[in-house]
Amino acid sequence: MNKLFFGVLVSILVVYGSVDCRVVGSPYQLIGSKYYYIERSEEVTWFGALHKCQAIGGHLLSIKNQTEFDAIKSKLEVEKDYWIDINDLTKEGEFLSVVTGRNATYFNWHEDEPNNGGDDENCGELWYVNDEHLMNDDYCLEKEFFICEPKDQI
Ligand SMILES: *[C@@H]1O[C@H](CO)[C@@H](O)[C@H](O)[C@H]1NC(C)=O
Ligand SMILES: *[C@@H]1O[C@H](CO)[C@@H](O)[C@H](O)[C@H]1NC(C)=O
Ligand SMILES: [Ca+2]
Ligand SMILES: [Ca+2]
Repeated sequence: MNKLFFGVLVSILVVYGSVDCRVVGSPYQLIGSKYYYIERSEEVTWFGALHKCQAIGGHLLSIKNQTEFDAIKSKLEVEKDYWIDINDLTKEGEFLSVVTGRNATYFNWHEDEPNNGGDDENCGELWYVNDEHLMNDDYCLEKEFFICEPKDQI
């Protein structure tokens, strides 16, 4: 086999291999400029969602800004609710991202939320009410759908 042919063959294998790893078999889809997994069939608790995202090499969705939120919102199904990363499990009323361990930075709550309903709502979701998905604090053991991002996605 001549060197040129060998080089071309290796290049093809490398390119094909990397495409294969990233696309085929990946649960993530490109939405806007980033990758996400939106669970649409199984509802789990917020803690269950943490594990499910980890199991696919990710973490719960951590929304960074309005642009990102709008892109994701357009892919959600009406009447369905989805867990995200924010929670005030550590200190009532202080919403941290479970991904960064720090104060969450982007919020877009439904009116009168977060209300810590029943003194026991500590997990963040995208809640569908009044014709749109916006943030709400909900009871962490409620079963809902969820959204994950790949682990190293900022
Ligand atoms: C929002 O975040 C995305 C990355 O998710 C970034 O590309 C974009 O520039 C940001 N937009 C604004 C308005 O900050
Ligand atoms: C985090 O947010 C809370 C309010 O929810 C605030 O009191 C606190 O100072 C913030 N912490 C940091 C490190 O910014
Ligand atoms: Ca709370
Ligand atoms: Ca609430």
